[in-house]
Amino acid sequence: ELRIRPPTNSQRLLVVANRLPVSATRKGDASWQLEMSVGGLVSALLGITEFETRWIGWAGVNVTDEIGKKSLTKALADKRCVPVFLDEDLVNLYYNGYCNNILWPLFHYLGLPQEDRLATTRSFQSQFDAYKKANQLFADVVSEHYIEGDVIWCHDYHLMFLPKYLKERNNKMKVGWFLHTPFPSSEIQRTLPSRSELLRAVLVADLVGFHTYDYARHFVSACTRILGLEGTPDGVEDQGKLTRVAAFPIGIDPGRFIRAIQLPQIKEHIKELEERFAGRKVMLGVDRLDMIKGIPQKILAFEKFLEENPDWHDKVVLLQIAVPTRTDVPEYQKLTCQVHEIVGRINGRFGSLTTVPIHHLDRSLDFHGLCALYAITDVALITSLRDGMNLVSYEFVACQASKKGVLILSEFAGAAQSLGAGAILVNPWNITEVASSIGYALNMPAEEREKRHHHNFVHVTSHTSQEWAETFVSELNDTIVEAQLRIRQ
Ligand code: ADQ
Repeated sequence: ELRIRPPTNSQRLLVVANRLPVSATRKGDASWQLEMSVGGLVSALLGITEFETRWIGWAGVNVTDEIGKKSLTKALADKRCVPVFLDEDLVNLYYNGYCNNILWPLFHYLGLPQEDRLATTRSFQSQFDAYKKANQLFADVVSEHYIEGDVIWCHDYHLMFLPKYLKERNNKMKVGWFLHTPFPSSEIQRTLPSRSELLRAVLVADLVGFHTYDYARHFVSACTRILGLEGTPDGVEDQGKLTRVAAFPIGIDPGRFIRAIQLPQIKEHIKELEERFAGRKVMLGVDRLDMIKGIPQKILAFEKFLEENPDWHDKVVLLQIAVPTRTDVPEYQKLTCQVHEIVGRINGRFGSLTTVPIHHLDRSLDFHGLCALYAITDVALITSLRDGMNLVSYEFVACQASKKGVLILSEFAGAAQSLGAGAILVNPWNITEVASSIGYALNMPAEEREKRHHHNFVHVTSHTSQEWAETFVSELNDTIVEAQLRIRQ
């Protein structure tokens, strides 16, 4: 449910992200079915209740006729959402192409696509042009809905040109931009053909935010090394104009999870699951099925653990929930096949007629089902190869107040910086290390588990998504006031 509570702050917040928090499916000429979408950005932004918020973004559907556009706009208005309409070709080049095939892997250290150089270079330009065109369409819709005094918060790598296009339309707009992925080392950013234009477009924002101090530092280094600008402790300076750059670690709405696991129907579900897995320790992975999440590496590490620990064969089960995303991209289809193949092999090797060591589900779970799983888990296994933050680790901790299970967490997830003292940190590429960490976690004495859990629980409940949004917006307001004072001096 999209919660609509009366805001406590009269300032309007325009949240602009590639995707709206709902996906639309057409049911008739003018009727639509709206469903919440799954993902970190949505989960975090749902926690914002302080501001009167409008969402602006694409509804994930191609609508070409006027009746469709009007009726969808009306249906979304009830959810305080405003659609940006993108046609199919544009979505292919901008979203599947430049965003997901170029920027996403690059920002996660997977490099640029390796196909034939010439073909890539040629299509690169058309993808980049489409990226800019899509950003212009977003800027058009934002400008239409903008009222003086609004704060505009642009999200993620899809919209790096948006700050520039907005300020070109109206220089008075207050514009912040936040990146949900890592920002890679400047040496990686340097390989991107459009590296300078992208950086310059982002720098037009008043405030630029990242999950961690490291990502912010990488961004400032990219601006100094690639653009030759000056990095200061506050951000990046270009001919006297300062763009503030800072870290704003995201959080979750912990109360939503803590309340959920107290509900009678969830308690009932928890009991059923506990009975179902009685006598076995439960390990859990919850990820979007994406190469950055390191799912094959995780399953191989689990296989190694089983290989080396025959005593555990019928005493542990790994539940891997992998919601498919970007299903029309060939790399993602390949990944799905690869994961199925490894899971099949391991279950064939270590399973029996009655049990298998891995339950792998290719689908998303509803919120209550997910909370129940988090609550019965003994060891959560999060092995992202790179991850901006990773909110699954936070959600797991929020649901573990009574069980006090162990979190095994990749050191390459932003969350390692906040939950590092409570989690067991691993290098996901080192399968031997992950396998031995599984053994350590499964055998951990209660006292150590409690201590580690306490550390993480305090962090998760005191660094919420609400506070994250408030801090970002108030920093954006302050930055603008400071800039005006500087100009007057
Ligand atoms: P994501 O890559 O989507 O987010 P993450 O932060 O873990 O990753 O958030 C995933 C969200 O989707 C969680 O709220 C989780 O509950 C939900 N989810 C995932 N798999 C699910 C499943 N099978 N069923 C149901 N729900 C599922 C991006 C970045 C992250 C960053 C966030 C927020 O990649 O690094 O933490 O944005 O900034």
